[in-house]
Amino acid sequence: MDVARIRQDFPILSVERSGRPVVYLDSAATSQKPRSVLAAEDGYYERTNANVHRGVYALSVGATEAFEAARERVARFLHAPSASGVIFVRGTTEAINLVATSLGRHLLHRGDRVVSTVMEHHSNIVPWQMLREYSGIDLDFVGVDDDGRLRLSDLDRVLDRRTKVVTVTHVSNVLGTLNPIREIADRAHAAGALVVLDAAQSAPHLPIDVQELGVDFLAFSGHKTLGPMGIGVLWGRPELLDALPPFMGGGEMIREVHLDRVSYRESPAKFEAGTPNVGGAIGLAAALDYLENVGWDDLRAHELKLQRRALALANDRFEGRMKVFGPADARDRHAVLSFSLKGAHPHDVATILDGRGICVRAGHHCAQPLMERLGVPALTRASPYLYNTEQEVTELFDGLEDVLRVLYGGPHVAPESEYVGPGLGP
Ligand code: C6P
Repeated sequence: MDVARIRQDFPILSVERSGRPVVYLDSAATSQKPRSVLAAEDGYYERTNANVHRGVYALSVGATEAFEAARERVARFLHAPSASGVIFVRGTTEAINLVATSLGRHLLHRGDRVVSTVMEHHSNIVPWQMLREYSGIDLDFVGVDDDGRLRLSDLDRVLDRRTKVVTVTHVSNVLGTLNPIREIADRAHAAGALVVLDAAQSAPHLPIDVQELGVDFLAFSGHKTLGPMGIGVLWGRPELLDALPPFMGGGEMIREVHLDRVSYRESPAKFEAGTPNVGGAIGLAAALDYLENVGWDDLRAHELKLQRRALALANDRFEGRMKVFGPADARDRHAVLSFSLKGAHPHDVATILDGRGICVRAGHHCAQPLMERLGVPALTRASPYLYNTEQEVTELFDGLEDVLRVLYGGPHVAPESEYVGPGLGP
């Protein structure tokens, strides 16, 4: 993989911060966008823009065709049998809210159980908690072991005839753990439950095949997969989508509206009320073209190299002073590297790194239950992607030495104690 050439496709990487080109290591929050994506979205607004599914004039027909071609492109990306299961939404958050709300209106009743996990992003916990609040369902969670993997033995406890839904992340946005989805899906299905997969952190890094994964619903965000913000996808098995009631009501999702009754169109129209983000969908299709053109094997090899370099530097330069969270073996890690630096609050770490033009995320990463399980109030997270170099990973660790220099006067001054802050576990 020619990273130098790839970097030229991303204009933002030559923007200077603190007098040097930005070192962008926050792709799990949002990825940067290649020129082809920017051009696809611009081109749509420059030459094709009109509302879709509404006009009989040629411009609107062209916009509709481009929008539906983007849907087909997403279906190919997901290895979905047809495009009818692809629903355009704003992102993973909206997709999971759609599933939770529609299932809540149709399938889930007081006393039914939904199973999630302790490593989920809030987007895959809170919508189900809201359902618990309003519909009286029970919510149970699969735990996380000390190596940052799901404790699958918990499935024996939580899977029974009351369990209607198992909802799980493919890759953790904090630990980088890749979960064994096929195994979980098979066990959930054997218990009669549906499976919802949060692919927000896997779709940017791994080939996705909804048929091989064996899931019933899958959500991902365009903006983490090189695409624009405000566009994402919910894929659902078409026969399930047909049975579900709509999420939002409004234009284009109806068959007939009378004051005393309403009927709905088939999926995906039933779930796409209002004017969709057509430019975003077209940008997303261009992003998926770009990603698949790079090639999954080359991307994985590159990301593995970056993870290995990071783990080696953590060990060589910060032994005993840095704790890296998640699976110890680089081969089992994807997307992110979360760590705590002894004696340094993650917000101080991120702020001092920003002074060197290095962008990392600090905080609870929208995964507070996981933070509680790990016994930390917050972590620092670097999330490299296809455009990052090994040199940038080294710069991150140079920057971390700087952090200790700023806070303690020298990189090799090991503070006596861990950082202790509010919410730190025992
Ligand atoms: N995680 C992060 O920095 P949206 O915001 O809807 O595009 O994606 C939500 C979401 C859902 N699931 C997982 C596993 C995620 O990582 C995210 C987004 C970002 O970790 C922003 S909080």
